[in-house]
Amino acid sequence: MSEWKKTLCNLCAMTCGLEMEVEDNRIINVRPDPSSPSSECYCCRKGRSAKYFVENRERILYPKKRVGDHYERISWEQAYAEIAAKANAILKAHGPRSRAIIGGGGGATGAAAATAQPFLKAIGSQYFFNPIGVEFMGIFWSCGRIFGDQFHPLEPDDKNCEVLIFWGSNSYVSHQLPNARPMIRDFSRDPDKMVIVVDPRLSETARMADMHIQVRPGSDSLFLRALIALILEKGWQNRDFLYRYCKDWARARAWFLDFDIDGALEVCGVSRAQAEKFARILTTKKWGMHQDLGLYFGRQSTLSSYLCLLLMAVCGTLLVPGGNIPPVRIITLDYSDEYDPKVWRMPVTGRFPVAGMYPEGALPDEVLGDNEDRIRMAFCNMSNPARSYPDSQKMEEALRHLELFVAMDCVETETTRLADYVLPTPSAYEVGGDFDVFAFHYPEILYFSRRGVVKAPGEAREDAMVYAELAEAMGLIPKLPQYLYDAAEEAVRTGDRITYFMKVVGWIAKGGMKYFDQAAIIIALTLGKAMGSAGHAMCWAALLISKLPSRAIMDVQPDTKGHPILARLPGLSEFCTMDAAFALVDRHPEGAVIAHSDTEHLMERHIKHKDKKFHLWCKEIDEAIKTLTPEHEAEALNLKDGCNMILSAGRHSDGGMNTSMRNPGSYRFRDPYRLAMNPEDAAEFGFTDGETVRVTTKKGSIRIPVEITWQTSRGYCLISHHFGLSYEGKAHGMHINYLTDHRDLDELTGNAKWRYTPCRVEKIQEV
Ligand SMILES: Nc1nc2c(c(=O)[nH]1)N[C@H]1C(S)=C(S)[C@@H](COP(=O)(O)OP(=O)(O)OC[C@H]3O[C@@H](n4cnc5c(=O)[nH]c(N)nc54)[C@H](O)[C@@H]3O)O[C@H]1N2
Ligand SMILES: Nc1nc2c(c(=O)[nH]1)N[C@H]1C(S)=C(S)[C@@H](COP(=O)(O)OP(=O)(O)OC[C@H]3O[C@@H](n4cnc5c(=O)[nH]c(N)nc54)[C@H](O)[C@@H]3O)O[C@H]1N2
Ligand code: SF4
Ligand SMILES: [Mo]
Repeated sequence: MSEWKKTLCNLCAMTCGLEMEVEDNRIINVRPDPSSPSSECYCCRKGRSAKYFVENRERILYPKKRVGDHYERISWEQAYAEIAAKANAILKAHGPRSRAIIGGGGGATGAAAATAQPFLKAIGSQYFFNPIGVEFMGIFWSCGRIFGDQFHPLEPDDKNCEVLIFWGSNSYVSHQLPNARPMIRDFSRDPDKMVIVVDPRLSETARMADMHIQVRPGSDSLFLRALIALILEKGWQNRDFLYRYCKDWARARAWFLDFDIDGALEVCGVSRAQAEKFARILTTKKWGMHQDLGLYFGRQSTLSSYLCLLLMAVCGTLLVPGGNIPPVRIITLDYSDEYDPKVWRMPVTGRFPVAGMYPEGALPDEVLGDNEDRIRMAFCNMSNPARSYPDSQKMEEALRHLELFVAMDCVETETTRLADYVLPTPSAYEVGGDFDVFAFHYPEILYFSRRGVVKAPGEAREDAMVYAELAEAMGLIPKLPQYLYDAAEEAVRTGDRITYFMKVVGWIAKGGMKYFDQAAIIIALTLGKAMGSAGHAMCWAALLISKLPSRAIMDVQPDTKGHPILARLPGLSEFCTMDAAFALVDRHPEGAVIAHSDTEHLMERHIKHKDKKFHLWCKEIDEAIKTLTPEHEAEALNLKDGCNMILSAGRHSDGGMNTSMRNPGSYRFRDPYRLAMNPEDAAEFGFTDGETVRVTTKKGSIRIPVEITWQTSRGYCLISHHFGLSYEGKAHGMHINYLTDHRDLDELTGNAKWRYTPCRVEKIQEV
């Protein structure tokens, strides 16, 4: 007999509600959940095929250890004991800079990071590498400079804006906004609303747009500078906003005066007429913008991100209802000030963290360098650095070079195959609990207690528990008193988690707060064990320590009263409200709206600078913008070294999900491993559709069949990054990161420049 169970999609950060039909511990069917407050009966093709993610014939079932050229099954106890001994020896000899975490957690799978972070902090290391370090470095850094908060990039207030702008984003396919498809369709159909897309090619999203600005690949920063200069030339800027809410506008304004607007537009391939039309819309309508990888993986991603925020300021749409707003997240990431001497710079590359994350591209140089303080051991989960990060060859070399490399995953990957120890973790549909880090809804604040629907095969343990138990094995926390375990059991039996919480806090305080930073690990080991899921305990703990005001929760959920006695104690009522909000989401596997954002006082609440103003000028941008001129850019954009095309090294295409969808079953009826090329380019090269051609970059060369399509523009070709993943000994295609360079990083912060990879495309000369 089968049964339908509710759960949440883990395949992107949108957290759509899914219903899964389960029979004999197998997912046999997936459909969207009509009761989901997040997606309201919507899910995309990936969500629908989520069973392919779980159904993998290369599941990791037991802990394994590399012995010579093969792996041997070991027990969890042996794994912990050996890893702890090796890790502690390396730590003793080389200090905390020797240790890094790679991955840590995913957007939809945040519980793992909750214990991975303190696991790292406990030894004093700061090296946390996560996909944030390939995509969000520039925008997080820019938000940090302009409004003082690195973890609240802005999204369009789609319920109240008239114009929805997608800059370097193909949301119709990739989503990245809740229910993106219906949302874009509705905007595009509504005669009073508009969709504008800034993208060099006719993407699926651009095809729906009222205005498509086909900017030349790699010229966004120059275009943004020209656009702002044009607005100023016309006198269309929002003076009131700039003078009332912004600091240093007079200095930032100088960047746009005496600027050769027409020369710049020509380099960008945008006509003055279209630029003026765009500028007029920007300065007369309510608009919100979603930026994505076209910009974040672009040539000058930090500069472009910064200029986007500046454009919002000039038009008066920064942190304004109907404009660009910050969805409120349950957890926040810290601000990393790269000038603070306590914040580590990496010794070889000099790279620094943003919001606590380091750029992944720097990893190989920081592992392979011959300096004493290099990274020597890494713990990796929820990530596949051997493929996902730039330069697979170098990355593999670095991972092999580590003195200790521990990888956790639910399935065999190119990364787990390089590890010294491989630890099995359950897939998102098999966990006892988890929670989401990112939130995209606004003004509603949603929270989810993610629950699996089937049991993991073998001896899998949740990522959050593995980090906690590793910390215990390494002696990073002392033996915990029995009364904490008992209190946790009691909490599960009675539902009174607040009394348990008081005991944990009391124990930490008694020890002089030494273990304050390890609270999550202590909770995982006690409450997590009692609940049968560290992830579930983390879901609770994340809410308890959230900076979300409890007032906001009580307004929406007046019943969230929490512990009947302790809720009355001053100082504890906040925790009690949070605890009650947890109880609410725990009763609702589809998630629940637990609060509403305060839409009235956005600047007051979200600008973290003391003067509550947007700081528009900074010295790094002042320096970088100097060369952002038509002459310099025209020269820089010229193809050199035998290159004849710009390659988008990666494409977030319909059926794939980064490297997570390994089962080729999901590609059975079509083959999207193709080099997408414009018909006119193909004609010039003499290519026919389906012909196998050669693509070469400074890093490598691959053979790939051509797909001739008007979706690409002249001179710009695309290859998806979902291929070259081995499955049962075979790989379909080559992974695109064999063609990318780990040193091709944004100069200011370190995002990978994947959307701008010069390459040579040519016919294969048969010999
Ligand atoms: N189906 C599917 N959905 C996904 C994912 C997936 O793997 N598959 N992955 C998820 C993840 S992790 C992410 S980060 C998102 C990514 O989501 P997106 O960023 O929307 O994905 P991309 O396919 O990279 O689309 C980027 C767009 O930028 C354009 N572009 C390229 N170069 C330039 C340029 O120089 N300037 C401008 N203005 N535009 C440019 C490209 O033509 C492309 O249309 O997708 C998420 N959703
Ligand atoms: N060249 C190029 N490279 C790219 C991109 C590109 O466009 N071009 N896109 C980049 C982007 S935007 C991103 S976000 C990164 C993503 O890259 P990664 O961070 O490596 O993420 P994934 O490839 O999705 O999956 C990583 C691993 O996590 C495991 N995993 C996923 N979910 C679960 C789970 O619920 N439980 C357990 N135990 N394991 C799980 C999967 O099995 C997989 O092995 O890739 C980046 N790499
Ligand atoms: S948009 Fe698709 S992949 Fe993302 S959460 Fe929803 S169903 Fe899953
Ligand atoms: Mo991503």
